[in-house]
Amino acid sequence: MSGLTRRQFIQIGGAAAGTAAVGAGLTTNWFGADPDVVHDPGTEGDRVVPTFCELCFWKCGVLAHVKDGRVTKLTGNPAHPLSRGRLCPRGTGGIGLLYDPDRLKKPLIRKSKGGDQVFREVEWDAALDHVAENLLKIKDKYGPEAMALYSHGYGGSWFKHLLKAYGSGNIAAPSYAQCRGPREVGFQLTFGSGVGSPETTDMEHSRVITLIGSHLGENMHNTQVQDLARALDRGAELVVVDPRFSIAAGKARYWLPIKPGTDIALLLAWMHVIVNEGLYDHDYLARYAVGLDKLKESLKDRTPEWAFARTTIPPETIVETARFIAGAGPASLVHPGRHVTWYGDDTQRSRAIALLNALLGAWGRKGGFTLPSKVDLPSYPYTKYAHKPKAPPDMPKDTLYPLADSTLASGLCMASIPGTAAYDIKGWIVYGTNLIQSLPAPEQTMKAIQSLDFMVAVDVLPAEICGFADVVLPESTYLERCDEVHTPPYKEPFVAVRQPVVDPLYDSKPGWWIARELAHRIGLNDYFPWKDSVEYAMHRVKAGGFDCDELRLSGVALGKPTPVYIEDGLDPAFDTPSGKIELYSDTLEQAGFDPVPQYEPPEEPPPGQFRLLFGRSPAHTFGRTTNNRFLSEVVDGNEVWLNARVATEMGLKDGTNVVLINQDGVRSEPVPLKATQRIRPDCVYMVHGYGHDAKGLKFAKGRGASDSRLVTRYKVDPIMGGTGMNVNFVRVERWAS
Ligand SMILES: Nc1nc2c(c(=O)[nH]1)N[C@H]1C(S)=C(S)[C@@H](COP(=O)(O)OP(=O)(O)OC[C@H]3O[C@@H](n4cnc5c(=O)[nH]c(N)nc54)[C@H](O)[C@@H]3O)O[C@H]1N2
Ligand SMILES: Nc1nc2c(c(=O)[nH]1)N[C@H]1C(S)=C(S)[C@@H](COP(=O)(O)OP(=O)(O)OC[C@H]3O[C@@H](n4cnc5c(=O)[nH]c(N)nc54)[C@H](O)[C@@H]3O)O[C@H]1N2
Ligand code: SF4
Ligand SMILES: [Mo]
Repeated sequence: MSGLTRRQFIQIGGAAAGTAAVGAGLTTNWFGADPDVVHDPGTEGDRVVPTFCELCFWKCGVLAHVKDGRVTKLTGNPAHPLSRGRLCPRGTGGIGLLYDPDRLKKPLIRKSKGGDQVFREVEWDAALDHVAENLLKIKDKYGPEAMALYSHGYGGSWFKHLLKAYGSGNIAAPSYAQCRGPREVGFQLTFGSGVGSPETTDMEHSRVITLIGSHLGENMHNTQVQDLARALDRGAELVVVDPRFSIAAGKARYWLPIKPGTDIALLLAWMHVIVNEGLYDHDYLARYAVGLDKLKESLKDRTPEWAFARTTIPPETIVETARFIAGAGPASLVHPGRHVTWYGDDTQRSRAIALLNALLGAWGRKGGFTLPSKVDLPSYPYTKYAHKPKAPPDMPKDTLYPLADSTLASGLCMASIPGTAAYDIKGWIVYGTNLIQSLPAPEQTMKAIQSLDFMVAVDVLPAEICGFADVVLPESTYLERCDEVHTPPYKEPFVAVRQPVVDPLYDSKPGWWIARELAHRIGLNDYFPWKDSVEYAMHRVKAGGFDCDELRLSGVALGKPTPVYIEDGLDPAFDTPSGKIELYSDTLEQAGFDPVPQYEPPEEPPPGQFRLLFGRSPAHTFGRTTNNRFLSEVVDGNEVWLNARVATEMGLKDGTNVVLINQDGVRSEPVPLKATQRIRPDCVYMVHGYGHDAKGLKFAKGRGASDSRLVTRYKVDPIMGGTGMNVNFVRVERWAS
């Protein structure tokens, strides 16, 4: 490790980094009006520049309003199908990231100084040379696969291309094994394809929407929230299954406060009622599905009474809601959720949700799931990758997680601890992901990091992960750069472009430039032949038959619509072994798993302890916006929800500062208690993304408590390796200041 032994955490923004620690002044000058806080190179003129958002991963179309060289306002692009003229609260706050005084401003290199490790600001050439040298060293010593890339966010495409050209396929993001991986696998096993992002849910036209967790309204994915609101306006009804009375539960006809971890039992009982009473879509299943008899057989004993004992939902409620849900089919959507890595049985729970949707006839139907197409832009005519990489060390095929279809971020992390996997990972490129907060078991992540030969972080802010890197590269924000073109499958196929709104601030550089400069230093020039990302993007746009000038002005162009519902003439294809919807899965059976989901009871919290649950704040995205002063005017910390009766019994009042102590003795930061009727007595709940300890995040540091720190335990999904994280138990204690 660059001649240093143990990698010390370096606080960025302290004296060592050499950056002026200018007081942020918080709300008065958060936008950087103070010239000491922000240096603006002065992009001239008043303009509106269309682009797309990166405050989360939904990528809504944005109109950026520029006055006197400064971005003054971000609004939704009316022409963009994902925003329809509106942004979510976070999207409007992008200016708070652009003008965040705490942004990374110069490349940093880890150096030894009097026995301590410090970061030294360096010029780009020195930083890039150093990274390039280490990339070559690792390749020479261990082979290219010893280098891994963690990449989350749209700018990561340049680094993925770089790593593949370099010879490694070890690319992962926590948005798979820590988020929606099990859902994708559960749906693929059933329908032959996943739900994707943006999800193919057609909520807008649903008559009944059932949410299993999936707290839309707090989870703010723009188009989904708009679709939900439209549906409710039209009279659609909601069934919400959640141990907590979420925002969505407040709008629901039925709220089922389920015992955490028992959803499979409820889903099986619902299917039991639907099958027994013949409420499923007979014609649809006869035409498109196989395995109905076997599914029926396996549901025989899964009665509402059986489920009551497990879920605490009364049998009559289960029967009533089953009929209610089935009565609206096929325009009845059981939402697949997104963050589904809860208990380690998540692929099977997602599959149970898929099966229920199949019984309702909802896949490929209006008000259920669309089967969308996408604009097909030819890819850039690159030279073929010269090296066929070894399989990732986290999933030697046929052994570990046979049905995973993406590399696991947690798996690459494990493989960085020497001797634990098929081969060792020795270097990390970390692009746009704060692994300290997003991977479970932070101690394990730390151990992996300590074992690396080299690590480089590409980020916009001095997040925790940067403090462990050997080199930190400051990327320009999404409002200062052009990225890959966006053409996802969607009911209205479209192509959207991200364009720079203002010039990069400080000494930050766009990701395409960083990746290209690195490539040129390690002999991979052929893979980055374009002048800049605009030339790259325009090449693809033109090749797809779109007008570049028009696209620059509008930010988005619609493709040719195709039918997305069976009732509109679509002939659905199911990419399963049988070519049909698989109600009984031979694939699972052959791999040694239950072909139809079975219920396993979760471990119970011991007396005096509560299951730790977590979720989203409508005003923030994880920890990536908690330093955003603009958004923090709306929400500037988190709190811990505890059942009001339990709180009273414990002598704890609403607003008291408490600490949470988990089963392994790990303590949270102090955090205010929210004593509320709106949560079951067996769990506590908090918003993820708080409890930063990186000093450079001057606003966020010390605010709220971190759920991530308390997730020291996780349960691995045996089917695809997802890490179920709702398996930690905590005590709640008054904070003794
Ligand atoms: N504003 C905002 N929006 C976001 C994000 C963000 O950071 N901020 N992140 C985006 C991303 S990447 C994702 S993955 C999604 C995540 O959003 P979702 O997919 O909605 O995440 P969940 O984990 O389902 O939602 C948490 C809810 O599940 C409930 N829950 C916990 N345990 C159980 C259980 O055992 N059973 C049931 N039935 N419910 C349970 C919790 O009480 C809570 O209400 O949000 C997206 N949208
Ligand atoms: N304990 C716990 N763990 C979780 C979750 C949870 O709720 N609780 N949620 C899980 C889910 S659903 C997901 S999707 C993952 C998400 O996990 P991550 O992908 O790690 O998401 P963030 O924590 O938002 O990390 C984003 C990082 O990207 C940086 N960044 C922001 N914009 C840019 C940019 O334009 N360029 C670059 N280079 N960097 C940028 C931010 O500064 C931050 O350091 O976490 C998962 N892990
Ligand atoms: S949902 Fe919000 S934060 Fe996410 S891309 Fe859209 S506007 Fe931006
Ligand atoms: Mo996620």
